[in-house]
Amino acid sequence: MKLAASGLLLGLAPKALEPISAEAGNYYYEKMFSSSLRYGVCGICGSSCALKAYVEGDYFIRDLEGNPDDLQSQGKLCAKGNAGIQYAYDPDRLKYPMKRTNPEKGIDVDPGWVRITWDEALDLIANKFNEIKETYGGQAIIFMAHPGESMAWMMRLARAVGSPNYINHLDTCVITNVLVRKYTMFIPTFCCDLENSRYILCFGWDQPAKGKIVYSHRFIRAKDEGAKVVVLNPMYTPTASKADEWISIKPGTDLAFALAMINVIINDNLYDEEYVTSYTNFPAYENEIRSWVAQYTPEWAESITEVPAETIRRIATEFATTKPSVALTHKRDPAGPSYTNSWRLSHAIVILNALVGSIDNTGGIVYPRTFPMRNVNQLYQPPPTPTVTEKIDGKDKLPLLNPLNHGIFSTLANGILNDQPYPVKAALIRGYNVLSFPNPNKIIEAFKKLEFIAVIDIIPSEMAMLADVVLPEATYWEVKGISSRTYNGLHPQLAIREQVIKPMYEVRSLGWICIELGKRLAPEYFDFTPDELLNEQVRGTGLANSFEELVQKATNGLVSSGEFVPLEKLQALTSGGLKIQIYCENFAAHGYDPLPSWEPKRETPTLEYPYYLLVTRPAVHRHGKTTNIPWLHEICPENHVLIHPDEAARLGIEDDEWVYVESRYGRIKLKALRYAGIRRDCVCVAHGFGHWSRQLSLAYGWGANDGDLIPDQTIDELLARKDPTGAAPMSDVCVKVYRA
Ligand SMILES: Nc1nc2c(c(=O)[nH]1)N[C@H]1C(S)=C(S)[C@@H](COP(=O)(O)OP(=O)(O)OC[C@H]3O[C@@H](n4cnc5c(=O)[nH]c(N)nc54)[C@H](O)[C@@H]3O)O[C@H]1N2
Ligand SMILES: Nc1nc2c(c(=O)[nH]1)N[C@H]1C(S)=C(S)[C@@H](COP(=O)(O)OP(=O)(O)OC[C@H]3O[C@@H](n4cnc5c(=O)[nH]c(N)nc54)[C@H](O)[C@@H]3O)O[C@H]1N2
Ligand code: SF4
Ligand SMILES: [Mo]
Repeated sequence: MKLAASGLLLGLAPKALEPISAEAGNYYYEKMFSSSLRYGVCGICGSSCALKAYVEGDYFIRDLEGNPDDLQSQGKLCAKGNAGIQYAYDPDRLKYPMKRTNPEKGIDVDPGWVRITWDEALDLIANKFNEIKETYGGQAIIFMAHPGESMAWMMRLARAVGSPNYINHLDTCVITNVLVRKYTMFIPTFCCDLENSRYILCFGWDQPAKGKIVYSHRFIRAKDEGAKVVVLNPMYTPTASKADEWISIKPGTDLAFALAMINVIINDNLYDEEYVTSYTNFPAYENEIRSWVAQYTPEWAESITEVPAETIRRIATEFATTKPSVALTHKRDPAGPSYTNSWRLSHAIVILNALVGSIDNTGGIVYPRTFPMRNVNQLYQPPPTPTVTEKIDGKDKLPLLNPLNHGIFSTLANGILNDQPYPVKAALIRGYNVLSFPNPNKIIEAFKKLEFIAVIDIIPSEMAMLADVVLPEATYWEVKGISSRTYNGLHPQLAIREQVIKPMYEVRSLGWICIELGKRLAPEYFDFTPDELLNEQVRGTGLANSFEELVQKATNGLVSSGEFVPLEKLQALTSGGLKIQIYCENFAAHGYDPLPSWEPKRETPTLEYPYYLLVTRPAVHRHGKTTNIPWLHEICPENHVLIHPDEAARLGIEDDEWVYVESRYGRIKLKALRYAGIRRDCVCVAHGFGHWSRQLSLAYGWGANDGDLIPDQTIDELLARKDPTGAAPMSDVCVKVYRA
């Protein structure tokens, strides 16, 4: 059907309805489209799955396909990836630079956009920034973007005006695991050789439920090969449905479970002695470690987790004796910045993997193998480090976080509203939504206080609604580039992003936007073109001299090399005497707990707020940025609060009934859904909904934002917790539920 329809479109359809074999049909099908084939890289989530797109002129003429040679995605795309075409064709897209005419800002306020030229927009921003710099100093301008390439640009622009404030959101996403892994096992990594694991212990890890195909395929294959899977999760999830054992653990108590496992493994001498001696600092701190863990017996953990001591003891023994085994956490599960004790759990999980020899080893957590990929600041000298070192998010007060250049969203509102440590007057924000902040209403108040906000986005998001100038960026279909892909990089494999369609309307690439703005701020640091930068990046990989040459070399859109050699990278890292930090010397040196002692999470149920809040995200959406995509909106237009049927009955709540979910900090109104797979003392809300921008015609008004239930914090509150990571504890609240 598709063949006939698309063929007719091209005037290539067979003349008569002669029967053709399936094989011949496939051949003609491929041939018909080969001239229109473009190799792309999905840009919806960080996995960067390689794909094949077929275009005629500027139009996609066929559904997308995964690139079958992609070792990470294994030739598949998830629902989000498949629907990505509609990103480019979203009629709501930002099409031209625009200027606000309504000085009032806030929820439900029409910005009164008028179209302006790129020159006008860039001049306006540069003039405003220069003016603010003159009057208040460069630190009064803040720059925000996701880590990676876009953060590199923001850092360059920030330095161009002398601002130390380039901020990302990792305190709300993954900072606990990133920082703890950085200081205990040298490289933050989420790569795992699941296929070869024989015992998989998931601390909330639930990638199949996210549609994360780079992990899901390997997980399922391990399962098919007979791996035992144990899942700790207060909720029955798709991963739990594949598990041999599902432990419906009490939220925030996984740390006690993990500590008791460590206790058993050390006391019963079940650890991998050779590995532990060669690669970890266990021998140097054996006394400290043994006396620390002695108190954390399975019986002690039972009283906290409500999991029988015998079960913990058995799982610890199985985990240590079934080889290879691995303990998993991803980003926002209990070891992510979800709870105040998450960073400790993150450390305990590193220790578990180290004790069984599962770091950089077969079937374990693996350091990514990738081609080197240099960013703009590594290729072109950036402006000097600003003289002002205090930062508006306060991260300069966290000595282990500060050098990592990751930011804190949860303290930003207080910093701006209280002029602490100094007044901030302007912001340049790329690809962040206000809905992603804890306590979004407060950050809106803070942004309203600024004199000037420029937003780079692709759709009229809530952040764009607060802007004075909006700059429309090109989507990942409209730009070219390369992706070295660290996500599940067991083998180095670089993916090429060809320009699939020409930029629509007046959208521009991020590189172009930043260079043009930079030329107006500090021209000597922006004296190159996006194409020159890309060619330098390609040269840096050692694979080719230019992007065009690389495209020619890589006949299938990918360049691969090498096989995974276990321990190779760990040996290289530790050859100079560096050891995996079971006892973290860096934590000790800065006054943090060097071994993860037990600490309960911040909030536990009370009579007034009887439910733990669990936060997750649906398989078919990527936070709030895909909710305006028609296919995905059709599958999942809104979020519900999941509640156990017995609790729902007690509260008189039916499916699809409107309810309030309320914490000490705020309340949201959404529909309820009864779910027998959730603990009775928990409710769960998915993130990404509750859009109030009327210019998002599909997403507007559907569902609610869990962020309204989550408090922001002051830097002093954060410092008082003695958590080196700056985590935002994004789901450490308890709630009540009642009919609306
Ligand atoms: N489809 C999709 N995939 C995504 C994203 C997306 O938006 N959509 N976002 C990407 C991003 S940026 C991130 S950060 C990740 C985040 O996503 P993940 O790191 O995969 O985290 P989630 O599964 O969303 O949510 C947390 C899980 O932990 C469980 N959990 C909560 N509390 C506890 C507890 O105390 N103990 C245990 N054992 N389990 C608990 C919850 O029930 C839930 O299953 O996903 C990435 N992948
Ligand atoms: N309450 C609550 N808050 C959370 C979370 C939660 O679970 N609950 N999760 C946290 C986590 S894990 C994460 S990763 C963050 C995600 O936080 P965000 O990154 O803010 O999440 P998105 O909703 O995906 O919004 C991204 C914005 O970037 C825009 N965008 C998309 N593609 C492009 C592009 O190519 N260029 C530009 N310029 N813009 C683009 C989108 O239109 C959207 O406006 O949220 C965090 N905040
Ligand atoms: S997992 Fe899905 S959304 Fe993420 S890169 Fe792959 S196809 Fe795209
Ligand atoms: Mo995230």
